[in-house]
Amino acid sequence: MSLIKTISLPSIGDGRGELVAIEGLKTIPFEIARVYYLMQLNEHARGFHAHKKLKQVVICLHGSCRFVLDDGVKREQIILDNPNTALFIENMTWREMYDFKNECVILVLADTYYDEADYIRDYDDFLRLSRQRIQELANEID
Ligand code: T46
Repeated sequence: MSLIKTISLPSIGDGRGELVAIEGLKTIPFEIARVYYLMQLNEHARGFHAHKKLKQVVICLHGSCRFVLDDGVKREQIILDNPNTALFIENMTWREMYDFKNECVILVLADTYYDEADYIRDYDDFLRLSRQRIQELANEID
């Protein structure tokens, strides 16, 4: 199964411009607890962490950027350059963000409040925890 899960965000346009509406538990698969945005981005890559529980939806509102996602087994990437397409990032997914172009602005919707304890910021820790999780799931099936 692909790590790249996108959600279509259709515009409502009527000659005055475009409006996009996002509703928790309808447009996106969780209730929205927190909203933040990234702007004035430069050549420095960001991310390089995973979340133990947090799920998020990412929308590139302006410009473009490249997201790399990694579940500990495979790595996939997507270029976000359209505010009508959101990227859903599951928990236990390592993310790296690169190539911010054209005054990129990124909006993020999160299913919990900010909690630094939910971050896994070391890649080796992430690999260990994701393998442990896969083993636990396999044990449940046996
Ligand atoms: C993610 C990507 C897409 C807060 O105080 N509150 C917040 O809600 C957030 C998200 C961050 N912070 C603080 C923590 C750090 O001191 O802001 C600082 C920068 O955060 P960070 O280095 O984690 O930023 P990114 O761009 O690497 O990652 C962020 C999110 O943290 C992360 O969950 O998925 O954007």
